[in-house]
Amino acid sequence: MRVPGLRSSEKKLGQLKAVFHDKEAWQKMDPETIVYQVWSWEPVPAGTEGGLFWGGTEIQPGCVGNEYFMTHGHRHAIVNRAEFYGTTVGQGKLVLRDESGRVWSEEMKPGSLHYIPGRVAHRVVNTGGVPLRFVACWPSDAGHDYEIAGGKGLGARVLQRNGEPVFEIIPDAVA
Ligand code: PAN
Ligand code: ZN
Repeated sequence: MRVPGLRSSEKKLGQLKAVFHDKEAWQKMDPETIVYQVWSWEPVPAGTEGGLFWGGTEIQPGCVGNEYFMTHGHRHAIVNRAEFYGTTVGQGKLVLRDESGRVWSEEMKPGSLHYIPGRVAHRVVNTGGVPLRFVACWPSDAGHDYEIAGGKGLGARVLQRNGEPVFEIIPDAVA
């Protein structure tokens, strides 16, 4: 049976230069390495008001230098649109940034559910040794604005220090 509105995409290391801070380490790695894949069910056309999309993301374990593999991160194009994330497999951190520039993180582990309010930029970091999987549900007219996560990023990084994930605020990030 063909289910309409099923999509999948992948993000490779070569497409994620802007988000990792150690460009030298990034340069030495294979740009074809798959960092994460996204599957989504979009039962109505993107941009439809009142509908919902359902998706799954799998982020591979790994690091660029001492920074863990992560999603690009975004804010919704219609900024007040919220979203749910639910973790199914693995270990990670959900990095969040509101419009005032406040940055914080939530622990992701199997069964953890995360409400991402509107106007809050979001990114997921895989801090474990296995693929991190989570499901998501978001409004069909939310759209994605990827600008916010480029350059200085979300204003925080999750780095591996002595084998442990450490959440670090970047002091000079533009609020
Ligand atoms: C998710 C994300 C997915 C990939 O479905 O789009 O995890 O992350 P990036 O979009 O930042 O590459 C979601 O938040 N949808 O709104
Ligand atoms: Zn989103």
